[in-house]
Amino acid sequence: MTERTLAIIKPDAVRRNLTGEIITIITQAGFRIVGMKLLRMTKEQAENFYQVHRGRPFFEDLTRFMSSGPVVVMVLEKDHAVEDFRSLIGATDPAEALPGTIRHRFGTSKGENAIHGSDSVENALWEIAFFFSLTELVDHTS
Ligand code: IDP
Ligand code: MG
Repeated sequence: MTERTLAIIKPDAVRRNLTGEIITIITQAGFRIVGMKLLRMTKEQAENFYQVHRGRPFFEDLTRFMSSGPVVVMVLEKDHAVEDFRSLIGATDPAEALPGTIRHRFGTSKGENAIHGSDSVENALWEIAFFFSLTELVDHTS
């Protein structure tokens, strides 16, 4: 079933000029981009986006990192988008991610792992609404 997920090209990857290469990988894997923007999160926005991780030991580093520079936020559409995109990006720790995955190729540490992908359909809906209004999402089909 057609599904949507949220992707973020993280500040480490944008800083290293990997945005174009990562978008190519994503679109060649069959994902349609239905929304896209470049933005820089404030520390507060990053804390809200990652609120499920509040209290974890890495929360401060994570939210400082995610607000340290521009990111590219995308809404992606495909059959089984959530699960398929998690497979495309690989495990959280690039050292554990399978060869060929985006995190294996471009991530440099468990924190600076190049890309975010929603982990469930329910969270995808919440994450998409966090960054996009409905009028910013484009229908490719009709
Ligand atoms: P995910 O991005 O693969 O879903 P989560 O556990 O949801 O992983 O963690 C969110 C983000 O927090 C990770 O992508 C990574 O940037 C960072 N993170 C998670 N665990 C650690 C850790 O143990 N050390 C440093 N950063 C971490
Ligand atoms: Mg997660």
